[in-house]
Amino acid sequence: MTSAPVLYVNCRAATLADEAAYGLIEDAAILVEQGLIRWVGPRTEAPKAAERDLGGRLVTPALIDCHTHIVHGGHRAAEFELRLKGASYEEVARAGGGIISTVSATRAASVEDLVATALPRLDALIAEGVSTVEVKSGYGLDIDTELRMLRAARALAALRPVTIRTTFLGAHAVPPEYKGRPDAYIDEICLPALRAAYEDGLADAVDGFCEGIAFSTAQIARVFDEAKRLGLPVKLHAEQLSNLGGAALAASYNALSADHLEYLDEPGVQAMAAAGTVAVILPGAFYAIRETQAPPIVLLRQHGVPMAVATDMNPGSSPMTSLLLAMNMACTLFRLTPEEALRGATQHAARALGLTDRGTLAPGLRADLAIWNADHPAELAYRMGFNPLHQRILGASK
Ligand code: DI6
Ligand code: FE
Repeated sequence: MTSAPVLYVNCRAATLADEAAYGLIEDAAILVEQGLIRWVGPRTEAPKAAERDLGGRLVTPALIDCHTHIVHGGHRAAEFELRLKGASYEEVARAGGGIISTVSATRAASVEDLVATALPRLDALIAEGVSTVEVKSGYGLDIDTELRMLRAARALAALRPVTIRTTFLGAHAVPPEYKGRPDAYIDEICLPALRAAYEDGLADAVDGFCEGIAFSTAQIARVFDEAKRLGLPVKLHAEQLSNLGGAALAASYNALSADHLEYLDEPGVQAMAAAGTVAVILPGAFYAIRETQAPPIVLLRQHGVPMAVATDMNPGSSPMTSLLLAMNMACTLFRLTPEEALRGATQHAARALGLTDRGTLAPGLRADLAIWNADHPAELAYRMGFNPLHQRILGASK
């Protein structure tokens, strides 16, 4: 971060700051001072300051991955082989594989191990212009390991130039020692772990997995009641494999987001619209488990629900560490426009994390910028497996 004012010039800026196509400014200038954007507009109208020439490149807000599980032990390549032989994601989970196999590996890992294995995943995201990453717990399912995961996530922020937002996901799966007793798990582990995470300042938000293979709406509501009591915002993995009404439940708690949403129906969409809950679209999981039902993008659009796009990076249903690829998949698989995909990985991703200081290029926001070797912002979602990032510039909070 430089504290003297710098005027970035000779660039095309996709500000996303208004409704116009990409908020695009040709031959733009961006004034940055003390880590904050002070001014954005046409170069001919720019205030005077020391200039830095960006060589005609494209500038966007730095990307934000608002849904990841990058902290975890082990991998699930063997499960990948099983699923390719015909087992479904749910069958693997019910047979004790799936999330529970990652739980065993995560319980065996120290904070240092968890940090060491998460770093290359974080580096892959950063290399594509990501400046903010959400990281969930949820592979511990005992108090110590849930806290260890969150500590590892916090530690990442000290090792790399990136903002980490942590989410407590104790209600991710029922661990083997509580098999058939999900309510006892919520009472004896999940809620005490949530209180401990809160007391240690380890959780910025609270999430759950509302699904037949995980927790019911009534069980999630108990976790959300505790989050509300602690003053923590909530979000929910909802309607991924079936429709249990999780998105409407989340909306009734003014959730920041409801995520996945393949089986979401119109009442759920309406509830999200009324509450201002962001729909986080996760095409990596749709692709990896060979789901065939796409989320109701047209309805979400019609009802004005903001859509974010994220990797859902996790060892089971989305072993993907590319947010640019998630943007491409959101367009190709779900028919988002490239502009929706870019807004989804910046502006709306910020909102899904409750962050109001980033996500567009506008005065007063953090100067988190991504500079791309690209002519047009549609190129970012268009390519597959190519990284056009030239440079990230990181700002600061007020
Ligand atoms: N839904 C997901 O896609 C991830 N968690 C969840 O609730 C998958 C987690 C895993 O399979 O390890
Ligand atoms: Fe997830």
